[in-house]
Amino acid sequence: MKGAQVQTLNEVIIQQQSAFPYAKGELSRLLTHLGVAAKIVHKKVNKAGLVDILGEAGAINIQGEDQKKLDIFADKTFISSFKSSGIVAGVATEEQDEIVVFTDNLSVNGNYIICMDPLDGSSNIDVNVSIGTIFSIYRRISSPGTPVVTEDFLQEGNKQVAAGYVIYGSSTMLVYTTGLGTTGFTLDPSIGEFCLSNQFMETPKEGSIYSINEGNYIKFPQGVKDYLKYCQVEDKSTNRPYSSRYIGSLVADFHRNLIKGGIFIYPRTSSNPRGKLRLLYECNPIAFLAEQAGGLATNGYGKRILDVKPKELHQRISFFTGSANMVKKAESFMSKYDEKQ
Ligand code: AHM
Ligand code: MG
Repeated sequence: MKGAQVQTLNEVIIQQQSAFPYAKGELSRLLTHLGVAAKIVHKKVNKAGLVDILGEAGAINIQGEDQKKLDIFADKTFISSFKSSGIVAGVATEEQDEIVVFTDNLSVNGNYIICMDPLDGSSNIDVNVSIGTIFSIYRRISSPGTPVVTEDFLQEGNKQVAAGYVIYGSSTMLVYTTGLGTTGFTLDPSIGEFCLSNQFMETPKEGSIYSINEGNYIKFPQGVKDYLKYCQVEDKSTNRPYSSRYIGSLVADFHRNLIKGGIFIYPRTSSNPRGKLRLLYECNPIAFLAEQAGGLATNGYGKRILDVKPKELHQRISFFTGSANMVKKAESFMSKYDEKQ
């Protein structure tokens, strides 16, 4: 952006506001609240090595995973920021068994609900490796003025009005979409603002990175094993062998592949027969961003993630996302086996 004036998140949100289908400034306010919460979490993540915030909090979340102190801090920070916005009627997070319903006079009339993973990549928290926040915004289906119900959260991903993630990495970035392309902002710590850095992000149709936890190889479906062999075979005309890159933080792995081109796969395995990643908190928002950047997101068995009707809050799903041609190629290997999800 040579010579261009820096544009902050709030400025861009306001500019885009008129294009929102329900333009009353509400969604803009909501994204602004989210940006503020992200800055608070960013501060805490950056100081994590200095304060007593690392390590286990002693609790176990609904998925049976240890909760870290930072997980809980992020969960509380985002929830209270949404509550104080007065526009959100409830939140579902990976950290809580049930939906969080806001019943104060303002929030109960809110038009929006949020699904989120407040701090994804927990296993990387203690070791100073990139982690992220992932969020999805929907309009509620129940009537404003009444408390939200679980059905409000079980909407197909194609109903998202906005989605995004914050990556706490070498820089902190916020990447979001409202269905008008994927836009990235980088936090400038000197002024405390998210500044526009990546407009109309477009992922290459073809890439040369594959990202999967290969330690689980023995547990993968045969189609995935075959595709991995394909990735590793030498063929200069298709840029193979591809590079294997896997951080173990979905946001960081996806963000890298979004920019460079690549495929991310978390398939179902013999020990996680439904997959590991969560449809509502991880896959739907990432799928929306991927598609808005020209990529794809499927379950590996021909089903678009955004068209999956969720049955339960913490539903898991097999996940293939990234450069369009790579996802299609992986699916072609999957379809050789009579294995449906
Ligand atoms: P979390 O929500 O408990 O942090 O788990 C989700 C993370 C993703 O960020 C990442 O893609 C995946 O789990 C890594 O799993 P694995 O360690 O099995 O490869
Ligand atoms: Mg997670």
